[in-house]
Amino acid sequence: MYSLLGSALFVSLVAGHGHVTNIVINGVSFDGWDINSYPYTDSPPVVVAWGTPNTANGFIAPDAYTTSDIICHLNATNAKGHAVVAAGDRVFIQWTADWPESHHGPIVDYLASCGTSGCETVDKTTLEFFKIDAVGLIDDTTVPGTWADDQLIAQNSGWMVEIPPNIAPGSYVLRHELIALHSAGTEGGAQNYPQCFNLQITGSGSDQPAGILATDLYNPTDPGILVNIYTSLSTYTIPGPTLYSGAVSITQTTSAITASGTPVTGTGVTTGGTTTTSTSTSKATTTTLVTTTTSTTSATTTSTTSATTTNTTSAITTSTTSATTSTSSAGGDGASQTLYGQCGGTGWTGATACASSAACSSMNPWYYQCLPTAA
Ligand SMILES: *[C@@H]1O[C@H](CO)[C@@H](O)[C@H](O)[C@H]1NC(C)=O
Ligand SMILES: *[C@@H]1O[C@H](CO)[C@@H](O)[C@H](O)[C@H]1NC(C)=O
Ligand SMILES: [Cu+2]
Repeated sequence: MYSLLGSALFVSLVAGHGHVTNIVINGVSFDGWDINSYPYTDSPPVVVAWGTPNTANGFIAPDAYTTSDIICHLNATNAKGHAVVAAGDRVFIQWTADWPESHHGPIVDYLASCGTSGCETVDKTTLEFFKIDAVGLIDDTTVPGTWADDQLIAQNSGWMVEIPPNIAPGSYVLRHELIALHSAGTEGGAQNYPQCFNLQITGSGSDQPAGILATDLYNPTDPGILVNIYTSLSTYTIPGPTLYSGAVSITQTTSAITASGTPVTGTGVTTGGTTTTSTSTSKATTTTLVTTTTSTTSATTTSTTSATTTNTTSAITTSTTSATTSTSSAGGDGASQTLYGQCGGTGWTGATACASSAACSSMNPWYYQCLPTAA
């Protein structure tokens, strides 16, 4: 009884803390996979994000690096639509707002070609990924350092990635991943949060970089996976294969949303049907929603109704100062740490008390975390 209760509790306590809510391409926002509703319906909406029954907002642990779950998250299923993006354009990937400050680690992005049959039907176990973006430890002046995910938090929990300009046009899976290292000092303690999206990349590039299977990306003992971030690191080795030579390193920015995008379906070569959803505000967003001319399914519509183009306010331009300060400045008399914030461990000088709904729990000697108290 006790052990049953204990393990059930454990599962909820170690549940992860994020997923992507939407991606933004030139101002046009495409919905992600909503773990709070889509897994509970037989016919979830067509989105550009891969599906998963990951309702616990969980992660993939190192002991699953050789299973198919590392490809696009737990039991992932193909996205049923895709977004069109030109090589050289950028994709802003919006995470849920509550990525915990304690979850330091790298951010990596990959592409894998789906071949001519398209990404909606591709067998995920055949996808070969090449790395197009990798940011790890940015500054280690103050242990445990400033990491890529701290940059993500600083820009409203979003990450910008550039589609390499010389990539050959075609259908690709974008595999975007946060790796949390707060418990990675112990083998098996890293947490991978892969998220996949279907893209149709346009352009005139010709590069077709070699990739590797996702099940070959990482090893539990890789120096960037088994690492104690609570000591000063002279270097940090971002895990995974080397960066594709045509990858473009960019300065992180956010992306305003000016319209809602409709996923494109079908596998044909897109040749026309351009609908431009430009808006009245700011720099012209010339994103195109391209219909699939060879598709005979009725669902291929670019219904850019007025409702989808009227909202020129941005859901992602709000400042995140409150979210970041609530955990980083915790400390001193009477301060209490927010849910999922750090509350102890070697070298920790911040608050050790937790908010009323949470209790401080030792994850390892270097990291104590405020976890929800049982309801
Ligand atoms: C994932 O798939 C496995 C194998 O089919 C199954 O046992 C498990 O219940 C699935 N997990 C979820 C959360 O659906
Ligand atoms: C537009 O904004 C309103 C008010 O914030 C919101 O209720 C509505 O869902 C938004 N529509 C779209 C298409 O984002
Ligand atoms: Cu977590």
